[in-house]
Amino acid sequence: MALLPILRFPDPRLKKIAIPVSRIDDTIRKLAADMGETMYEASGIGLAATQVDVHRRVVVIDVSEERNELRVFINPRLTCCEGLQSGEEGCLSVPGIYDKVERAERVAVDYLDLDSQPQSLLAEGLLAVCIQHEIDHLDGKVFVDRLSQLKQSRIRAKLTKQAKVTA
Ligand code: GNR
Ligand code: NI
Repeated sequence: MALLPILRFPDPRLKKIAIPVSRIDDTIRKLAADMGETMYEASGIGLAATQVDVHRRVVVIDVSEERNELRVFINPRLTCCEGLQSGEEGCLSVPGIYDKVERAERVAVDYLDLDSQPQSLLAEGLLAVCIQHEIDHLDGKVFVDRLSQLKQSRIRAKLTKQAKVTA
């Protein structure tokens, strides 16, 4: 296992669109395991491959209290959404920034598991938010893109400045 470096907004690589996984092999299984380790080490509830500069449609999520329910989603796709919820989001690629984002309250997601089996899941609440946040990453979007232009430019300026002093 290995910890992977996490890209930070506004790194342009966070805008890349990830391509579907065509075969789930040892490389993909190792990627998922390393992403899980990286997510736990960073105390996140989810991580998309895009954030570790791998542009494949792989997501890991664990929204459990005990941090012992790792879920791996390969090629996740929303098949339906209902309702609306609005909650504070954060992102491991946008450290120290939290803001309200509107998301669907309930989603259905189709995906492949690590044994290449097709699965469907109905999710609500925080799990539903996290699935939507991670699929956004695979599509080259971060939650900041869903905020006003004014907030986006403030966040960009703050993190660009921070990157300079910590370089
Ligand atoms: O750790 C995370 N917490 C979080 C909180 C509210 C909404 C979404 C998230 S996902 C985030 C981890 C992350 O950046 N995943 O891409
Ligand atoms: Ni994120």
